[in-house]
Amino acid sequence: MTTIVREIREQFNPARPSQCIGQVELLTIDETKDVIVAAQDAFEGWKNTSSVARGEILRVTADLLEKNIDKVAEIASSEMGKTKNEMLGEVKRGASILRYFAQEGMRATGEVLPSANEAKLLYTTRVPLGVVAAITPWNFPVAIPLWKIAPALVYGNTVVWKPSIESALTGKLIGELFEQAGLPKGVLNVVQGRGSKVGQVLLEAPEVKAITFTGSNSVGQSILDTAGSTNKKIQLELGGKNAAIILADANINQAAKLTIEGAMKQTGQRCTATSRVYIEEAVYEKVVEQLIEEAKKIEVGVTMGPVSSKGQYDSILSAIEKAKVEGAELVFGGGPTKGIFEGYYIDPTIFTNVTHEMSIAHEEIFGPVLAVIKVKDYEEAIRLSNDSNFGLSASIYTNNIPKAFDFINRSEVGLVQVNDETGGAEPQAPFGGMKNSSTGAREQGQAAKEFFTTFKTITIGTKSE
Ligand code: UN1
Repeated sequence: MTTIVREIREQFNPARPSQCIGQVELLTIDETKDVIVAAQDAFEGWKNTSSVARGEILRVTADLLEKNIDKVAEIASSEMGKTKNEMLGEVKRGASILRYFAQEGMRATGEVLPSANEAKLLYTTRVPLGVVAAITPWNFPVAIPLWKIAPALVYGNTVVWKPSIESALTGKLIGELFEQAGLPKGVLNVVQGRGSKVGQVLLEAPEVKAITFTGSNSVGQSILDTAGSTNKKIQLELGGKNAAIILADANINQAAKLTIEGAMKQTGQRCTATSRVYIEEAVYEKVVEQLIEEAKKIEVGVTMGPVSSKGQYDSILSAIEKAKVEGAELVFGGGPTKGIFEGYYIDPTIFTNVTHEMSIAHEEIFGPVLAVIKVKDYEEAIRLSNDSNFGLSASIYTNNIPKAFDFINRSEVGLVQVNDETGGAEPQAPFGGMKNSSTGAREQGQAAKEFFTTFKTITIGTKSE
């Protein structure tokens, strides 16, 4: 008999770091390898299960998720700090992602093409890849895993899923719901552990045919370094430094409200968060005033949760300090929330007089911090907003139709918003960015098929001599 010694990790509530909310057992490297083999063994059976039946399991999982909405939201909120309300919204979104991909099980997976030879039938079909590894972050502990797992499964792949260690309890619960919905053993496997151990095994395993990852650029780069030269398909959703442009003709109140929402929702911990705003000088003062008014409405600890961990807390505070040192002017917030004595709470923070050279105009902060930049006109705004290594999302607030279309045309991002905040995604639409924000096929919508399947092209001779 072998004794397996697993590392035990305690999870703490970022709103009350002294409160332990549960424990997770982390898998050993050998156990992770065994799980991958189990996923490989389950592949043949799952691939040969009707896609309609596969979709039906997703639908049942959606029902179970809705039934357990309170429990899932509670655990996720206490694990990574998002407010319960934000989490309830995310769980509902998770259910609609499952329902969208459940329907995919009934849709066409190929097409009949004309052949140059009239005696031949030429057609295509899409087939699954095999074992897919999904490596997901803590900031959307339900929606992001589901928008990777649901398409992977409905198209016939088996999945080894490593949730972030910081949202491990939520991951465990989601895995159990799939099991309750009747997913056969080995088809979805939750592996708990650190990226450096469990994650590394996933990257190196020959059985793993595709890796889908959402998280930081540095981890994304190490995935490319390890798996980039193998034959694995790779999909990376990484950082953002999303710009909003507010033109003089915009509805100023609406623009300010949505810009603050875009920046501060989920405590700014979204790769799609608005983190820099370019304002035309004619309305600059008025908009700044209004941004501050909107920020004042946020009640830290009630409508805005803590950041997810001590690591996040320290890194956001040091970015704030750096902005001060570089000469940006702090006009709102700027540090730990006063009057709250426990928890990783940071005030919504606004810096003005930001110049294009400052770090705050270029580096992702992943926290409730907004950089405000004055511009002469739209031309300067579009030029500066495009001068970024990231290209995930961008917004323009204007009532000028030609300028809105010019922005749609010239903005170097994957997600363009007109008169709306930079974040948000619907399951039926492709999601992803340009430049250093994304690698590989888009997520969600019909685009998901590109990543989770490959083609078979079939030719049949229909006449005998
Ligand atoms: C959203 O804006 O609602 O990690 C989704 C992230 C993104 C998802 C954002 N991949 O924040």
